[in-house]
Amino acid sequence: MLIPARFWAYTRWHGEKFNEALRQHVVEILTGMGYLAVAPVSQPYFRVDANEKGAYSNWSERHVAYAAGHGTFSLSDGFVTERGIAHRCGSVVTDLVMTASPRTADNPYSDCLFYVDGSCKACIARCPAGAITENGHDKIKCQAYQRDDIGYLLKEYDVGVTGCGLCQVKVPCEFQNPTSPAPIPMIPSMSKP
Ligand code: B12
Ligand code: SF4
Ligand code: SF4
Repeated sequence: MLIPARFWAYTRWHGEKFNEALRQHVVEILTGMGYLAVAPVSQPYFRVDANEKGAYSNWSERHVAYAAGHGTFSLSDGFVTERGIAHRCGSVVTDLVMTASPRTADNPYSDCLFYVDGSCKACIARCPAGAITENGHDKIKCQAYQRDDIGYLLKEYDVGVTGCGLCQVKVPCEFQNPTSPAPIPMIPSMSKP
């Protein structure tokens, strides 16, 4: 059975710990300057509930990323930025007025090859749970796969959550916007031999 890699489990777990600290750091800088600032996912009112389609939260980091012009949604459900889909993201809301980043995407799906011309579908083949089809991402199948081996993996990897994310690696959108005519080069430490 395919299981999440140790490096990914660490990236998911320590990555979000870093994300939490970064959000808090940004909030402290802004409030220190006299502005209102809050990281909604760190507040007691943040919740993850579930309905017949699976888990959903009352604050979406990806909606904020989309509203901020950082990329688009995709067939696998991940958010594709100019640096690709294999990332974690976070948000802080403030009353500091800043210059908006230029929006590069034409529509909410324009950075995913499948939605551009029906091609690619690489994430479908990558998913060990059969959770991705041409109709999109099945959150229930995805979460069930991530939970199945959780006891063993949490002990083996010594993290609080293992995640999966196989649909976000070894795909054309992994580390770049696959629809971009001039993708941003990989940073050197990420180069593969
Ligand atoms: C619940 C949850 C899950 C659930 C459900 C996943 C899902 N796709 O909904 C489960 C446990 C299955 C899961 C799995 C994973 N997750 Co998760 N998860 C979350 C969480 C906590 C809430 C998501 C949510 O319900 N938001 C509310 C709903 C309404 O919005 P949304 O899902 O963000 O956005 C959807 C809709 O807006 C919709 N949409 C469709 N069309 C349009 C058009 C427009 C105009 C708009 C506005 C929206 C929209 O598409 C979006 C994507 O489904 C977020 C953190 C957060 N607070 O945002 C992380 C988050 C989404 N997860 C993340 C990651 C990385 C993963 C995993 C890779 C696990 C891992 N880390 O190893 C897998 C990936 C699975 C996949 N293929 O998507 C990242 C995503 C990064 C990215 N590149 O997109 C997030 C943002 C965490 C973070 N801080 O970085 N996750
Ligand atoms: S692997 Fe291809 S089809 Fe899947 S999300 Fe990335 S660009 Fe879209
Ligand atoms: S995170 Fe794993 S189980 Fe979920 S859709 Fe991606 S590859 Fe499939």
